[in-house]
Amino acid sequence: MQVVQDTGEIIETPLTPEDLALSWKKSVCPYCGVGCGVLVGSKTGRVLKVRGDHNHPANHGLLCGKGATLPQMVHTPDRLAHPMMRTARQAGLQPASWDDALGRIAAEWRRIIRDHGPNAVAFYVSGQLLTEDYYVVNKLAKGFLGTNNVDSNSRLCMASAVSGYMTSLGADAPPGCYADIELADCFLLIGTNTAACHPVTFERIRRRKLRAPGRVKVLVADPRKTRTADIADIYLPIRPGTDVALLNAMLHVLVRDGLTDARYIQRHTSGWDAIAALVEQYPPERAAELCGVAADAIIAAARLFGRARAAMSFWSMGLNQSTHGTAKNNGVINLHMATGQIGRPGAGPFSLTGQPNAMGGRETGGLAHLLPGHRLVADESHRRAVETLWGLPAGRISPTPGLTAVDLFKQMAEGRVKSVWILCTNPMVSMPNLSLARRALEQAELVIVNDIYHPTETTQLADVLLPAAQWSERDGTVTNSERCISYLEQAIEPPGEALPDWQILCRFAQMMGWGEAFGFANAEAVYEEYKSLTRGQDLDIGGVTYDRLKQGPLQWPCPTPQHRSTMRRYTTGVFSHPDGKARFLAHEYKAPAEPPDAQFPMALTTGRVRDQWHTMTRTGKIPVLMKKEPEPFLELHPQDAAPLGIGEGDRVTVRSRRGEASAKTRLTTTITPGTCFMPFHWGGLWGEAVVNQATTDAYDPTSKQPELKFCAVRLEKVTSDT
Ligand SMILES: Nc1nc2c(c(=O)[nH]1)N[C@H]1C(S)=C(S)[C@@H](COP(=O)(O)OP(=O)(O)OC[C@H]3O[C@@H](n4cnc5c(=O)[nH]c(N)nc54)[C@H](O)[C@@H]3O)O[C@H]1N2
Ligand SMILES: Nc1nc2c(c(=O)[nH]1)N[C@H]1C(S)=C(S)[C@@H](COP(=O)(O)OP(=O)(O)OC[C@H]3O[C@@H](n4cnc5c(=O)[nH]c(N)nc54)[C@H](O)[C@@H]3O)O[C@H]1N2
Ligand code: SF4
Ligand SMILES: [Mo]
Repeated sequence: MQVVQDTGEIIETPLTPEDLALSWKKSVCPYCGVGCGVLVGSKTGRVLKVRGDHNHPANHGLLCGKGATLPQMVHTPDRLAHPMMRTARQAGLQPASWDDALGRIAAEWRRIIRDHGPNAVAFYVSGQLLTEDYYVVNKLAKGFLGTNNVDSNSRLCMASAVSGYMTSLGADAPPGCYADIELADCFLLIGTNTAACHPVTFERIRRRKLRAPGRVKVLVADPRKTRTADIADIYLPIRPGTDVALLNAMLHVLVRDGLTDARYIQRHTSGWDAIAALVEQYPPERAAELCGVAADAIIAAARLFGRARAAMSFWSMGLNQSTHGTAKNNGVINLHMATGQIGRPGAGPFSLTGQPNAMGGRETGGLAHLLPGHRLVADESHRRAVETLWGLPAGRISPTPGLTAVDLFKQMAEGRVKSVWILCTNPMVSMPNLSLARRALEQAELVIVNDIYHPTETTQLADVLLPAAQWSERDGTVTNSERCISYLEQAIEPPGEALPDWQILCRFAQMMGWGEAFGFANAEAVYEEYKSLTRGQDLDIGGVTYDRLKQGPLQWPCPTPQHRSTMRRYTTGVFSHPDGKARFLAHEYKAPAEPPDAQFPMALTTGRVRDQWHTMTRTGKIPVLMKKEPEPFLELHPQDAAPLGIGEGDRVTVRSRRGEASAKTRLTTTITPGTCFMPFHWGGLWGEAVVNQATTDAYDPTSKQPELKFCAVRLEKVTSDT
């Protein structure tokens, strides 16, 4: 097994003599949305090594410490290899046959749908499913079961980016590509800890900066001075939740200093007058007050952006996980439209997707308001088109968008949704306001979970638990942050009776009597059918085949077999709104949903560390990663700690209106005073540091994405540490 010495380094993995004894398959790292191409080395049915794929455009052979240690999460003692069921909530899970397990779901769902209608059942899925899984679950629910209740953990992740692009540009997805990094001379990194969360992309930005340190400028806005800020020319220690004020003020400066592109604005955009009037009200001095950063720094940042030859913005959860997430996204895109920094090499707004296939989920209709091929449930012509392609009678697809993640759990807690099928996500750690999520699953009549391990905090609550084949044990496709579709080859056989998620769903569909519509011979057959739903749409992949993907990845749109990748969209300045123009959207700054007050005086923000992945079902089993990041912590400014008598390493309870979590402190001056931070990785199986007990489920009214980056808390030192 490969030994990684320091997970902090970006790793090059040259071929060694021992590697010649392994059989190698092409795949993609199943962690973050960078989507690094990997080569998977296996022998006698075991994955032994992973190397970076030098021919993949996302990483050119580089890997981070998580990618390089992938073999260690494949063959673990807690792999789920057989279906399991419990007969009563108090009873333990017992092994079951596939027929019994799926037969029970079919019988119960028939009963529930007969008695309460199709919206009493729901799927809660994941940006870590492959495109083929995502397509099948959408077809099954929206076309056949008759409910649009398919939402994804992506609702907690990039829903605000989707609504930001849709409202600003008229269509979803970033316009540019990773290759723009090597062409840009200004980077705005806002609400992203790129160094920890998209390490290989960060490495490309870092190398670009180091190659021309005087000419390439980096601006970082984050309430925590993370390693991402190490390469910053200007670091803005923004108060959490105040990005709209900052972005409005940056546009104010661009206008005042004559740094906007009047010709671009006039030809290719609409709504300028309204935004110009609004940002007039946001002089940097006002934003400085709201954001807690110096006015001079805002002016300097705006000028660097405005004077750049080619500027790129990157952002992720610091903007998206907000009750004003859509406005924050619009605010970044406004800057690019005003300066014509979009649709040309080295320029553009670029939201970083978190999960490896969050983008594929968006494409296949994997959110409650979407249909496959970037279509909308609410649009009658879109529903008709999909019904025709699925061979269904007109009117079969419900016109009502399904329940989004938070509302789904609320309606389950209230007894209106009776059963949920959870695939590839661990909501009992990752949902905000966990006591509500727990009530929801306890209240549900039948909880079905597909996972690869057991126990997790969620599989423990399953009535029916189904074993999924995981990464390297099945084939399929994913789309990364830059719209790049890659094929993942199967390298080894899954353990026991485990099956790919799409096959589990197809078997269930057959039991429901829909065998013909779900009789796919293999993953390629699923892909071919999905492809037919993209014809003529903005993401047309008519020219993409498994055979082509086996040669190398392709960026959509790619409508014909001769077509090569589309690296950049909107190169002619024609956008996807009906009038062809991009829209300036003017938003006033608004405070977060739960501002601190006398009772709960601190702002709690949450997020990630470099060496753990989400709820740790994988990285928690990898010693070298655990050694780097062994325990949860509460990051706190000494200025906030001192009056409470809290010192370094003290155990502190973080209490909100909804619940509490506790962890040892790490005192640091790199966090904005008044704000504390906890990673959300550690769930109930690890102890008391479950931060989502405290977080709020208040959400953005447009994207429905919850405000995981802000709630009001009170800190209490735990005196008797046991
Ligand atoms: N190591 C690792 N990498 C990952 C993941 C992982 O679990 N571990 N998960 C993947 C996934 S799914 C995702 S979505 C991405 C997330 O990637 P990121 O978004 O980079 O990660 P986070 O740590 O959630 O949040 C980023 C930063 O936002 C800052 N922030 C908080 N509030 C605000 C605010 O109001 N304004 C601004 N400007 N900044 C704010 C936080 O201090 C934090 O540093 O990472 C992906 N990559
Ligand atoms: N407080 C707070 N909470 C957050 C966030 C935050 O920043 N702060 N971020 C949010 C975001 S952006 C995200 S993306 C979510 C992530 O949260 P989750 O999706 O809950 O996190 P994971 O641990 O990745 O869960 C994936 C589950 O699927 C299983 N699995 C892995 N591969 C497969 C497979 O092929 N098939 C099946 N069926 N199962 C598989 C894993 O074992 C694991 O149990 O968390 C959200 N929650
Ligand atoms: S950067 Fe992301 S995709 Fe690349 S190896 Fe690391 S975790 Fe995997
Ligand atoms: Mo995410």
